[in-house]
Amino acid sequence: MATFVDRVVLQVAGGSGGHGAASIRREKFKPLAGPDGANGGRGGDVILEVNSSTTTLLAYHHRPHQRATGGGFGKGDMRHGARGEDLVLPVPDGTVVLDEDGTVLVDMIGIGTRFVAARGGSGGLGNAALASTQRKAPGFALLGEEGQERDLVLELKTVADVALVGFPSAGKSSLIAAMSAARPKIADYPFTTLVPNLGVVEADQFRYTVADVPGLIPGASQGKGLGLEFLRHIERCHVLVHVLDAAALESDRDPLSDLETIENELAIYADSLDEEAETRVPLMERPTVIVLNKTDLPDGTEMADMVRERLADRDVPVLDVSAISHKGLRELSFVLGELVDQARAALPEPEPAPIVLTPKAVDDKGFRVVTEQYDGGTAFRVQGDKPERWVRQTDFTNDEAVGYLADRLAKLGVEDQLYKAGAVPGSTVLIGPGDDAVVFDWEPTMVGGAELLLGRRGTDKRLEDTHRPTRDEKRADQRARTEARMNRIAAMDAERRSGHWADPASDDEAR
Ligand SMILES: Nc1nc2c(ncn2[C@@H]2O[C@H](COP(=O)(O)OP(=O)(O)OP(=O)(O)O)[C@@H](O)[C@H]2O)c(=O)[nH]1
Ligand SMILES: [Mg+2]
Repeated sequence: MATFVDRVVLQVAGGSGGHGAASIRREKFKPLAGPDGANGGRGGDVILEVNSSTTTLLAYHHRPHQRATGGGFGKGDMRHGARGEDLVLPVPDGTVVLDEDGTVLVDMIGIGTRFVAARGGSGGLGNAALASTQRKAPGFALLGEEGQERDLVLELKTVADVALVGFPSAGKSSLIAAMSAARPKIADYPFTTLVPNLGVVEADQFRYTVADVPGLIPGASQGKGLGLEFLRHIERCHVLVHVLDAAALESDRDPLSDLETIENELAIYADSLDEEAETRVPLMERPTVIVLNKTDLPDGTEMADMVRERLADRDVPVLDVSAISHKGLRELSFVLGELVDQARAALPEPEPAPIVLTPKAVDDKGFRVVTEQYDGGTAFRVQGDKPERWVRQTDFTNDEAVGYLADRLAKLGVEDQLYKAGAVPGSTVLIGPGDDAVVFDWEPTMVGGAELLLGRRGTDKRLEDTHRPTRDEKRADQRARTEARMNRIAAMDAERRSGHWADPASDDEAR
């Protein structure tokens, strides 16, 4: 079943990153021989790619959800997770990609043009990569991130190469069914077709698309029948085919008057078109083919013989065909193919539209702190790619992992910004967008140095303290913290210089 589609909403999701592993190498006589948990693999990207043999978006109408493969989990013994495979989706040349708000993201022009529709999530670091001299055997690893998910609108402006027009029941859908793999609904009552059908016709190596439109009747241009709505599909195609019913049962109809009626409606419609449409070949001057259908029936052949001469004056190809017996269809496919080929060759080179990059709402620091109302009080929301990613990478059931998150945030300067924004111990801090944010009760002590970590693996002492400090304690604590931070910075510098500090942010560079 193929339905006419020139616009499709595609839900794309990058593969999720594999989780890092927390594992300890065991050797004979040395049961705790150091961390050997490897990193998870990065998830695959969903990529749109212009492909010369793709002419329609139909495939995505039938399968609108597209997800790339996830990355493999890291394992012990330094076995890294496999990278997820990219999912490459072929799209026709000229496909326009918009976001949900209708903003054009990219105009895909030229065979091979690629657009990353959804990025895969990065893999989590394993505990081996997280080890440092202060944290020799981390009892945690980072989680892989979810892949990017979004809804994209794909639009294809070159709709169909050929449009079939005619009275209801003339056999337009039957012709599409006979000439292509499309299977539109066919029946002997008028207005069987309610939305256009599209089929791909192959004439030797040459491929083109054929669309029908719901049957036209006198007054269609004024909205009678299914009216004007679908004439815009005709308006954009290269070649018009008038499908005439040579065996119509109604006594007041014959192929010649049917043709005049349809042409009249098209002319009125063409007059109503705006300037922009006029940059194409005017509708009434477009290459046209006339087919006399249903000539498998005796009535049909007879009628065709009667009108053929009168139609000859028009200087357009006139063909006897039958959608039922397939008579004349091969010839028709070649005649149409040639006209489409000529029309395509005469098209001006399309001008590439500029690619619009969505600006990021973060400052140079990579994050910002904004205040907002939350649960009746003031909350501080941290916005920025890095902190939001770090939160997603954190296994909140593992205190040591949470402590590591706190360290990363402090190192980025989030703590200082929170102070500046007026946060006090106990303030509500949100990290992440909207309702997806992770909510913290901010305890600045939580943002201490790694050197305070002396607990069991998988725990972080800073998180176990439920006692609320007095003012003096807080002051002492603040001093200790400042000192600890200075020491930590000095230690980190020394580590970095000696070259074996696993920088918490190093995975950013690895992306
Ligand atoms: N004998 C014969 N019948 C045909 C032929 N083509 C179509 N028909 C019949 O004509 C009727 C209408 O065919 P459709 O293909 O649905 O016509 P349509 O032009 O798409 O009609 P609408 O969608 O209503 O505008 C059906 O009963 C078909 O079986 C033909 O070549 N020969
Ligand atoms: Mg039809």
